[in-house]
Amino acid sequence: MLDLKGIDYENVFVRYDIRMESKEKPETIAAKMLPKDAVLKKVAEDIVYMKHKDVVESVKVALKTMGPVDVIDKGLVKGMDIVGELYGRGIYYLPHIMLAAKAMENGVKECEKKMTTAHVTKGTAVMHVAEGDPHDIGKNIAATLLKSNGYSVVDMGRDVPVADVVAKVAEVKPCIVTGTALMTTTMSAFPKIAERLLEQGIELPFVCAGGAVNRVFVESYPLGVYADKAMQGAKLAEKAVDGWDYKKIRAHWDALMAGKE
Ligand code: B12
Repeated sequence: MLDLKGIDYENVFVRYDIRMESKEKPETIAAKMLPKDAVLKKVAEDIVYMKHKDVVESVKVALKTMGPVDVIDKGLVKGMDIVGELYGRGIYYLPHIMLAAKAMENGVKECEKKMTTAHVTKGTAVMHVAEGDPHDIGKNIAATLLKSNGYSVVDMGRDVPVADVVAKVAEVKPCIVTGTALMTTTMSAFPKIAERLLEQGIELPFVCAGGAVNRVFVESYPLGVYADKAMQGAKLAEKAVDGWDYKKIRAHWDALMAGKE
């Protein structure tokens, strides 16, 4: 006979995610990070609580008193920052993020309606998300802001192979090329792109962004120019059109980002 005495059943048939589940509540974390302004708070909350329908209405309300860039930057993106924090702490899981991403997409679309697109283009940007990386929310916001500032955008989408980016830049001859990477496993595509562009004699600022990269990394390879906010794209494109090369942009980066140049 099997002796079942002394067996601890505590850990049997407990789903791994319940065992991992954090005791902290989303509301507690969110309360510390949500915007103070009531209208922006509602926008951010709709992202945090994945209200992909309600967010359209809360964005419309916000747009009555502020511009679309502020609604994106101070409302929608703040909400997504909180979602990232909740995911990082094991309070949210992948399905939560997917729903929040859907809400984000709807919110940004509503803001886009309020943005004007210039008829004469100041220059062209080729944009992509690094090979192997599906995170395109930030890139999409940056594309919207570049367009609304009068630049044409060739949007190559996400998970774009290194060779395709290089070929597109050679074909389009843009003023800047941009890359976004949110995963540490994908950011290594950027130095490869820079190297291959230079091999073909192509030199232009390569604006690199996304949570996986920082300024030190981006400035460790030629052509790399760091950006951490979507709205910086237009400023960097403007300097590229004015003939600034990547070295000059790097040297003036702090002043440019502080709006002093
Ligand atoms: C949303 C999200 C997802 C969504 C993405 C939906 C989409 N369409 O993008 C989904 C659910 C698909 C997803 C999947 C995964 N994810 Co995810 N995800 C996130 C999350 C929560 C938020 C990212 C985000 O959109 N932030 C908001 C945007 C606005 O920020 P952003 O892109 O950085 O953009 C800003 C700047 O960088 C800049 N910017 C960006 N691009 C550009 C371009 C230019 C030109 C300029 C000027 C500026 C600029 O402007 C923006 C602000 O103004 C992050 C957590 C976090 N803290 O980042 C994890 C995170 C990125 N994911 C992560 C992981 C691990 C995954 C998965 C592998 C999970 C899994 N186990 O399967 C999968 C990917 C599988 C695969 N290979 O396909 C990790 C990456 C860890 C790492 N270091 O590598 C993170 C950091 C979560 C974590 N803490 O672990 N994810």
